[in-house]
Amino acid sequence: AITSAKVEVNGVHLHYQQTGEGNHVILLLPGMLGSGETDFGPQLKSLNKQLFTLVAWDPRGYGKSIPPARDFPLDFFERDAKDAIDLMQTLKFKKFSLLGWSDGGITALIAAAKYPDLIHKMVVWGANANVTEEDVKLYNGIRDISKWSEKTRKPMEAMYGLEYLSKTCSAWVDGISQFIHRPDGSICQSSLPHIKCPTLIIHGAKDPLVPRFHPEYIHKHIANSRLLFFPEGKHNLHLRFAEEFNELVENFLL
Ligand code: TYC
Repeated sequence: AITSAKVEVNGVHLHYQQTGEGNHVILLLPGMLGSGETDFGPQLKSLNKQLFTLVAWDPRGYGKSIPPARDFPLDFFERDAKDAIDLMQTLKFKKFSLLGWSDGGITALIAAAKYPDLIHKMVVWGANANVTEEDVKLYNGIRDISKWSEKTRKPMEAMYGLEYLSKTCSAWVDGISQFIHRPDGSICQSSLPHIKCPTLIIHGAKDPLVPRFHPEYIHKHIANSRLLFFPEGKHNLHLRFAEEFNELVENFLL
């Protein structure tokens, strides 16, 4: 069974899903506009429940962690990282692993760098540590949600309704594009050398949204990291190739 609950963290009622009774606790961090429900169905369903306890959180302003409405100040990833860690502290999980997709991967990188003693192992995929001109073009390409594929848009539209979804997507594009004004367009580049936990970086070789220099950069700057490609994978490889993904992650975490 998957339970659904809310708990107050940093003045916000954060929603999360939880399942499994294993000693190894995993926090799953969704991507842009994501939530446990929209982003991690196959993981909540099929990762080993005897070995793992899974917590999938909805960052503030996403999923069922509304209100508040989502906003994107320059420190939004740091704010998510603190919320995520404080949520796990509130739930009394002392040490845990992180599974972060895309924006959730960025949040995981920042959290692992800032709280090394709390994190056992980490898997990130579809993440980037900085923003280039090429990325800003790609971001603007997804601003108009009517151009999204049906498969991507439908669960999001069901979660948020059309108005909140289109407004928040556009705000996200503006929010993440802000980083271009920083030196090297850095989001979290200086965090990477502080990451101590074993880290698996996965990337879809056919990801149209995140160019492969991003995972290569992340790999280069995290000492204890491995980089692995899904040759046929695009951005949502944990959904499209759920079985292979789950098996790979279980083997890495054990
Ligand atoms: N980072 C987004 C996410 O969290 C995905 C994304 C990446 C969107 C690059 C657009 O150009 C883009 N799912």
